[in-house]
Amino acid sequence: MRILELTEETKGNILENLLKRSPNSYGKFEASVQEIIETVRANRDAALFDYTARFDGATINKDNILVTEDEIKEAYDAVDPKLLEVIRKSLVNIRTYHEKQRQNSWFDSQDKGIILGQKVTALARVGVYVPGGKAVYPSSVLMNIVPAKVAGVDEIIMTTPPGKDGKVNPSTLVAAREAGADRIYKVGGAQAIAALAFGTESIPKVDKIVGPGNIYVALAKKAVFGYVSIDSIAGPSEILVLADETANPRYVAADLLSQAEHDEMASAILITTSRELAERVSEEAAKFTAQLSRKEIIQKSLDNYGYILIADNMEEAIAAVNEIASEHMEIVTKNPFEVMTKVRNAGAIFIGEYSSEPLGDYFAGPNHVLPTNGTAKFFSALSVDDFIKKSSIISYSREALEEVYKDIAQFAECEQLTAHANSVKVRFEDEN
Ligand code: HSO
Ligand code: ZN
Repeated sequence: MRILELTEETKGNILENLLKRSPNSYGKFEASVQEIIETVRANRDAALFDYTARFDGATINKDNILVTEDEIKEAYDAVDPKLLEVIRKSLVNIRTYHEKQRQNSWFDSQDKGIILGQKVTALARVGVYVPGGKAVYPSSVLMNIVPAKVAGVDEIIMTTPPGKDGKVNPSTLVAAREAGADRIYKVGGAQAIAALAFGTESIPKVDKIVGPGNIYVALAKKAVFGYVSIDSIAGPSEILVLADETANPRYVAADLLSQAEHDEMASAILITTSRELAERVSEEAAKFTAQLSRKEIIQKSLDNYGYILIADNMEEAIAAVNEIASEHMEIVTKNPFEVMTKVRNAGAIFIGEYSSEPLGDYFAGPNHVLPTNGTAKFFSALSVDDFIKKSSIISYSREALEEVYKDIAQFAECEQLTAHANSVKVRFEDEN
């Protein structure tokens, strides 16, 4: 891994380089995505069957688009029982964590019979997109479905592209059933997003679409936003380790590579106050890379977006952490909890040398769907909040309204909205 001094100039160059990975720069695919969406809107199921034949090489029709109980049973038979046990353990942790995020409705009663409040309601129907192909991640199936379930969503519709044989990956199906997906449809790509947004004969329209996907899926989600809600658009994975001289270089190197292996566009950054650690991590990273199965991807990702940065002091290091706003960050320093209080921007913060990033990807309980590409400055992890909405509650008594109706009428008249004014006055000044 390259080692650089952390200066304003290197920081500027790195931030600019990282931004090239933004899903906002995929403009050239927009026209074809738009065409797919319009075709699905117009031709519904027929368009889905046609695109699935063209893009996935699978024959899907109205009788086999929905995954059957038999197919789910077959998937359970195919999955290693030990893996099933792990999925179940992980699910308990994910559920327990997300249950803490539940929000209650509240009602505040004030003088003169005024009641104000906020009624929390779950979304009725949610679509979860699950990619097929090379990135089959049952862990992401759990992470997308559990918060919706905990929020109390009535119905969870999952879509995922079939293989050429018309089947869905068994571990995806098992994870979906374990997490609580209600129906699973064999359709992927922009066509699946359009189907979820507008509905077809087979697939019901949903209120919100979540889940990762390729460029086409990301653009399709953006295009249907407003008709339905969407989660934030996921970019390539990122890890940033903040470490001082107390860190174990092998652990740090291993953790950096864990995210580099996701994608050639993934980024792995170490910011450290120790030159010695910087050099050791670079050596260890090279040693590990040579042994790992995804060495080509890791090497490309490190060449593209891997950095080891040496900072003069912890304050400058933390300032850079906050500017980069990484999806995942690890703090491996003295007093890591104190350092954590100074971190303003990060999707998930892993504290101490035994909190390696994959703990969060698979097991600890917090969601692994996290803001990428600097969006941790304003976005949060996927959570129960993403699957609820709030209705304001307002209730006044006659006495309470009488006291303020003239104020309201005056405000309305200033906006020349006399029907608004009339609506409060009629209750107290009606001549008929
Ligand atoms: N680290 C990924 C999630 C994931 N890791 C799934 C393994 N499987 C999110 O950036
Ligand atoms: Zn990961």
